[in-house]
Amino acid sequence: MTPLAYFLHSAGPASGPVLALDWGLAALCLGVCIVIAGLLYMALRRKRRESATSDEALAQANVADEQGERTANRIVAVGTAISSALLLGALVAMLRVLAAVADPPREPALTVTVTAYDWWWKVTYRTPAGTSFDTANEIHIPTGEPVRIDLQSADVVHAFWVPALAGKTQAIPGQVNHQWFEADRPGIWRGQCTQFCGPQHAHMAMEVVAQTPADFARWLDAQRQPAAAAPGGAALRGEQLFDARCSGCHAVRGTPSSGAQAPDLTHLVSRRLIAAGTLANTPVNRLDWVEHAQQRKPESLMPDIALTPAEASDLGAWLDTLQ
Ligand code: HEC
Ligand SMILES: [Cu+2]
Repeated sequence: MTPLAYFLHSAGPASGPVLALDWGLAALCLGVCIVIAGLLYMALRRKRRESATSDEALAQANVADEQGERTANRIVAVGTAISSALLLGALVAMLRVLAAVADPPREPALTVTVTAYDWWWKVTYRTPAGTSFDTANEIHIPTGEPVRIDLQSADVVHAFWVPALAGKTQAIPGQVNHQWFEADRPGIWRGQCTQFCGPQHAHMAMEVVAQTPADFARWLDAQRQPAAAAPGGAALRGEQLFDARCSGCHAVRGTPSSGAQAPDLTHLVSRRLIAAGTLANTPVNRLDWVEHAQQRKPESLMPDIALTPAEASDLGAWLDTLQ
């Protein structure tokens, strides 16, 4: 799907009525523009009365002026009435849509906590057992189920918007805002921060991946596992490098790392994109990002990490195991 299609399609009940309202208002605005342009055109084309030369002609012209004024007043009154009726109709339509999408059709079985950071999204799942795990920039949901999003911010004001699924909601420091959405069918829908939050605001995207309930259950089960132990050799050396140089910011469950101010990398390879939608998640891009984060996403809070070729290949071997 092209980015335009993401914007102009609805994939669930929280966005369908909003999209219908969008089209309705767009059609209304277009209609009003056409009518006004037509009236303006007619006014410009109207022949000006030739200047009166005799007293008789002047008297006629005065009568015509009075008539003209009465007609003009009528036109203003009718125009005001029509505009007021249209605006009132639009208001009623908007209130009805707001009411229709305010609450999910039934109590959501799944609640996901999304925390906005400069410039990425932490996604936290609580498991029925009462534990929780984090992932980043990719929100998996089961199809046909309303999902609640608890939205918060770790730093400045951001806004969470996945146009195909729901309207946007602000993420405000010190406050938890709520949103819900539901996907009708499996698919991937792009979302974006829509509140200017600093230099990399444009590179603060995320994806919602809707899966059949069975696929979602499998995903959830795999994600809550810790990382597999490094098989030894290069991968083990890579893990040691990670512990020494990355674990202050990043966490990989199953290693001593505990960093919480950067994306959890436990199942890094399972994600489609890295750096909040900036790069495709390939082995080459992963290492490129580690060494040149400041070129790929200037001022991001991930520094460039200088690696020797041997270190890069060890780290790459280990990152590849984070399936
Ligand atoms: C000073 C803190 C810090 C250190 C040290 C650090 N990172 Fe990061 N890293 C970040 C932040 C913050 C992000 C998110 C950047 C963004 O998307 O704007 C990030 C993003 C990433 C990502 C992309 C993850 C995703 O899913 O989007 C990878 C991979 C990564 N870092 C690997 C590493 C590795 C490997 C090291 C050590 C060699 C390392 N980082 C060291 C802070 C850090
Ligand atoms: Cu932003």
